[in-house]
Amino acid sequence: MITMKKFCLGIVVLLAISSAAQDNYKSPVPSKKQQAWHETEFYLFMHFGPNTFTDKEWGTGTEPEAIFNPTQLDCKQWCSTAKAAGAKGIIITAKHHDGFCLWPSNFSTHTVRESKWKDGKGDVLKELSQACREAGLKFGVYLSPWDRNHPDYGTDKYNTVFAGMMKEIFLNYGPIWEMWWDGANGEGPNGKIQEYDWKRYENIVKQYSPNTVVFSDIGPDIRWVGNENGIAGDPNWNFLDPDGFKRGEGAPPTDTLNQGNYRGRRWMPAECDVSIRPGWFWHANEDDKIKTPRQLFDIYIKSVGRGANLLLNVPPDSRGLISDKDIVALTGFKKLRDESFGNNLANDAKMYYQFAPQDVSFQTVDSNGAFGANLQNFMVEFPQKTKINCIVLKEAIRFGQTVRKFRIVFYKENKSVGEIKGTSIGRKRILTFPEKNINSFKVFLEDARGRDNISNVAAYLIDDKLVEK
Ligand code: FUL
Repeated sequence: MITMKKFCLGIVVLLAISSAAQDNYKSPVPSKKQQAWHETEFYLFMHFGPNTFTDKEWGTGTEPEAIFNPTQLDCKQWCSTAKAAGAKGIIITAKHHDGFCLWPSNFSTHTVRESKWKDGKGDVLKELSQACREAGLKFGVYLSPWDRNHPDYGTDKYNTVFAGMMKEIFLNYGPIWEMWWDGANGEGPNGKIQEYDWKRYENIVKQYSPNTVVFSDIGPDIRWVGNENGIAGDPNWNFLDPDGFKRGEGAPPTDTLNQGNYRGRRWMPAECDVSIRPGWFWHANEDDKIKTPRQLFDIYIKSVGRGANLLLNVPPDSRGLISDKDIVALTGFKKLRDESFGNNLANDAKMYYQFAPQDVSFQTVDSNGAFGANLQNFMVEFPQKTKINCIVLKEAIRFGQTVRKFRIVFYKENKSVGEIKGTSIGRKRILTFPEKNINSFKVFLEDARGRDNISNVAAYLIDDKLVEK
């Protein structure tokens, strides 16, 4: 019997694919900061600002600052909510399209400083960055390039304003884990559209906060997934070729963003953003339209379960608190994940490998001992007949994403009782299927570019209602 640990170690080292399946394409690999980003898996988005008080989704930028006045703002409550939900970080709208800054920026007169909140002495970024640090959460900011308030918007001066705001944020509230550049771009107060100096902005990140991962339609570090439903493509390749494309209007087609480029040259994984409510900002009349734990679980399977990350928006209300109803949904979502993935039935299983694709037999790794042969396919054998409806596969993506096609065959008393097929695996692939009562299953890796690096396999019996039929 080999333990999961041994299995992980072994199979990472081994698996070369048959030469027939090879071509010259080589998977790019993630940078260190992208690798760390992948491991954050699930985190919260928070849309908060004047829109929270005006019941709008897109403020015009003409809202009086005085309307921003949360009565009970408590960033510790936001953080404890995120922690309890199993989220690893929070990304806040430091500035949305209306231009209002949640910190007292020296580059704007449309900020918390001009508001009534705390007599203009408040600073949401300061409170939240501190609360995140104390709670052990990552802290990220959404900084909308589009600004419907700033008088310089639409002129070259605005590039200095935006660059200056980024510097302020990096220097005063860092470390900033993720910088979120939204793609929406319209007219400013003078009717002009801005020509953004993206190179300059990217250089500010490199200079002031090189460990920050930057999200946008085309990265450079993380790509938009092409929809706002939180759903990654199937397949989902961690690659994108952004050359020739721009952010906003000139972005790659949404299906390309959704699935990535099959033979892409840049590692650029997808982040799935979605709101727990219909809107991004809090609206009292949406309190009864919060997604249910089951809906959130389904999104999790179609985002994290397809190798992407999930950025779930949970907007604070006009008191400056996450409402009880959102907390109930988040708690239920966490419970479903814990119950579903708490008992890995493959822990007690034996693992066998097929030492060459043309072999018909599977052998225990222990009996051979030598990893690094032409190994790819493997078998998981349970000690007794076992009911499962979910298998989780992982690739060791630090070596790239190489598996292109796989098939899982289920066996009951040595007879095949069905199979499922898949394409991409990536960091985590969660496969659900109608329940099978089986003795074993075999995973055939049918196509890969370069070595395949399956690093983990797990099997579960999850609540039948969570399985898409
Ligand atoms: C969009 C914005 O226009 C929405 O208001 C929201 O912030 C969403 C996450 O991104 O592009």
